[in-house]
Amino acid sequence: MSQLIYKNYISGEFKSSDNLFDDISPYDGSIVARVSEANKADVDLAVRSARKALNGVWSEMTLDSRCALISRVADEIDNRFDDFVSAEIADTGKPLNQAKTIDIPRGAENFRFFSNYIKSMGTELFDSQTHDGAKILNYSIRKPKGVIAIIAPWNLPLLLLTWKLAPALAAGNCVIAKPSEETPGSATLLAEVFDKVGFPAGVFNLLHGFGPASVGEYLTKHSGIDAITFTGESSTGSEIMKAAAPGVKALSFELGGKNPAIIFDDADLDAAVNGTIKSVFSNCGQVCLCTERVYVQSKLYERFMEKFTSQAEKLIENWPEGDASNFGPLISQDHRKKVLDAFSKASSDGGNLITGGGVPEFSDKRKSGFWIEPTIFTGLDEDSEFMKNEIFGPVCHVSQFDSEDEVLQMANNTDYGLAAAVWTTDLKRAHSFSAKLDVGIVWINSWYLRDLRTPFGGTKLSGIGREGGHHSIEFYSEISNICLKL
Ligand code: NAD
Ligand code: 6OD
Repeated sequence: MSQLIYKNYISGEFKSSDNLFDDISPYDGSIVARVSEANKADVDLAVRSARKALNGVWSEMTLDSRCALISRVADEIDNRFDDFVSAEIADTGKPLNQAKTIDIPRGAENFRFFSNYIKSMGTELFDSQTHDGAKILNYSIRKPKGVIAIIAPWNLPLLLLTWKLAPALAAGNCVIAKPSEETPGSATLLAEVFDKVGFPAGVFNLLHGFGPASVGEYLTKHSGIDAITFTGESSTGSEIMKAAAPGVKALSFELGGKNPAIIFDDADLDAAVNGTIKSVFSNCGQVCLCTERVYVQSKLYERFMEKFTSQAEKLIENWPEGDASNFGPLISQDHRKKVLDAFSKASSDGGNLITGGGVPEFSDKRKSGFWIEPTIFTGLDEDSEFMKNEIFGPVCHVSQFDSEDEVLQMANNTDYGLAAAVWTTDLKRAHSFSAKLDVGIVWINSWYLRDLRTPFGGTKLSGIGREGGHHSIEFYSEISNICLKL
């Protein structure tokens, strides 16, 4: 069988490269495809072609026609649903059911949502007077920011790329997208979709490659890029900030987390256990919103631990299409090493390993994949490395607490500030406690329920800015105030 080659998409054309790298399947280590790495000249060409479209055909389109085209992308993702699901599974190893119910439908929904949402947005107007009684009107208009670089991670490849791409296009920008080198498949299919639905050349460009000394760095340092929107590790965010500093470029960052789940004595125990199983182990723990620190109030602690551990041990590590499979591998060999090293460090720092901690045994091709066991620790100091650093794997630490003040201090004792889950049946406490958490997003008695109109983002090391609804459109727009003396 001939090898699948993923190409770049520049100025409306697919372009391969002599520099090919491997796209590897996490579930058995096999090669899914070979990927064309773009070079500096490709980046220059993509930026020029985006600028040309921005100053020409794309800005000449009416909002209605632009949005109609964007929503056709959603329809075409639906038409090619199975292809997208297969590509996402092949690159990430995630269970079929997750790709089918979350990743790909949300990928399509991002286009549908923002192409509608922008049409309902107004701008500001102030009707005022000068000191001598003249009337003035101040009103603002929204313009695209320009040529936007989107740099995406590997954990929810299509969902997170389109979460930025859809509002950027709806606001009238042209885009150069770089998916993660680990997960180039669904983005390549997306370029085929853009080509098919008839986007003007240059509006959407896709470049494959790595970060440092590759497409990521070339893009973030490029003088022709007007804004950078990035999802990934906090340390990469810091590198991108440095690269963007000379050009004082606008930045939107969705970065790492070290998210707490707080379970009060009065919580519905089964709901809290089921919800925490999801928040710790979904996507093999590789969601920025995943819980890595669980705090359970003392009276409930023993009962919670018994049920929580038993459910973690029942997660099914199977081929993505396998019956009832609900737990996939980590993304790569390197990432698995990093996670296993964190497990060893937790043990040597005095942590009690309650379950997991190692690599599962298989007698089929999964032996060559990057599987790891769902893992739970207790007994670690709040200031230990495990409790401070994001691990991004299927693991959590569970601690006990007595009072609300105590757990608030523990939950906020982190350099990150992305998300938290609070489990309680006391509505008054739910409101007041959630407001004191130093995070961008709190879920009460739930986890990862999404309404695309809400602000999404984190504080401290977890990011800069908010996206979602009008927050996205504001980031991807430049607002000009016009003052009219009547
Ligand atoms: P990563 O930072 O390693 O890579 C993300 C992207 O940045 C990739 O496309 C990569 O090629 C590129 N990149 C790497 N170095 C670069 C550089 N110097 N210049 C320009 N581009 C560069 O992140 P990852 O490992 O792909 O994703 C996992 C991380 O992402 C975790 O920390 C997770 O918490 C975070 N994340 C955050 C959110 C959020 O919404 N807050 C969502 C998903 C993932
Ligand atoms: O659901 C979303 O819109 C979103 N940005 C999710 C981020 C998940 C992090 O891994």
